[in-house]
Amino acid sequence: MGKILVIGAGGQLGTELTKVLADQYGNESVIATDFQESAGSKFSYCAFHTLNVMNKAELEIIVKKEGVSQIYHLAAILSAAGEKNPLQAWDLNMGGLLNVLEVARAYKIEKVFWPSSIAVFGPSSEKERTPQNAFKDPNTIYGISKLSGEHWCEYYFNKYGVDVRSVRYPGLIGYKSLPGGGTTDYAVDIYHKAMSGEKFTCFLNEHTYLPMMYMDDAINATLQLMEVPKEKITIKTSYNIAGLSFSPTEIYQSVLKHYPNFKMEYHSDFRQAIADSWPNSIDDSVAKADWNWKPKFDLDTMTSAIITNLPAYFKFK
Ligand code: AKB
Repeated sequence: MGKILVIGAGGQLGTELTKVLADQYGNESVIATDFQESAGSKFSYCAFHTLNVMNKAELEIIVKKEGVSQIYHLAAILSAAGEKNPLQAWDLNMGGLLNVLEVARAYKIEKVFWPSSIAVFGPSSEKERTPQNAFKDPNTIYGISKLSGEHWCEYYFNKYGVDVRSVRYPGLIGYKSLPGGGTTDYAVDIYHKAMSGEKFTCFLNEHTYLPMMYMDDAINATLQLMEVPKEKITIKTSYNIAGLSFSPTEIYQSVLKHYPNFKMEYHSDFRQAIADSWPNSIDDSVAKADWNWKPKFDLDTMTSAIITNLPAYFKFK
């Protein structure tokens, strides 16, 4: 096997996934890249290059020089940030993916991983246990770019045989780094506020249910999908995967079990409309049937794991 290239490694998912890939395949087999040079400080254990995925020539140089055989392309502008600058979000989310697909085709990359999102669903999609093939009318530029990206992946798979694999991540919750620009980010911030003894103002209403997932489950799903024999993959766009589904009130109750004096109030902003357009919960029966996907964490086990581990990564008073 050649080397594994992670694009956007400095982000919330990349920070954790890159380490797990290095532990699994060896530090010398993984190359972390990010457009920010400062992200390099996270990757003392493996090679790091500054890379803007919009620069296809630079991407090609790394792929050729390093003998890359797998690419995890994680760089994207998320839902809430995308609404502030839709054209920039479209350029990066689509342009970056097309550069990766083209390079994968030209250099015969063995496997590509590209994350999609529950943001591909929209106001007219079924809300509860949203099926794999539900009607999709995304109304954020992030969701539109993810839905278009899914079809580009399927197109490259069918037309050029590029083995692209993808899951529709729900909101991801981890403790090793902060997320940026997502609608589900409140469910990460809440732990930081509780542990620093501050009051938390939630930007969504108390009863807004959203699909979420603990980072360990998300990483397991990703690695599991990448290991499955190609012939078992029946979905060439992107697989629904489900972990948790909870509202701000429910995560607050879970945190209160550890921090009984913690206070939370609600003050919804533009992200409420985004959350309202997304599913409450996801049906992942196709992923279960095709590659035995099964999450391990529920809300309380996730809360305990985060509260135990967060202080090693962030300082609290
Ligand atoms: C976001 O909130 O934009 C992301 C996502 C659900 O893809 N976390």
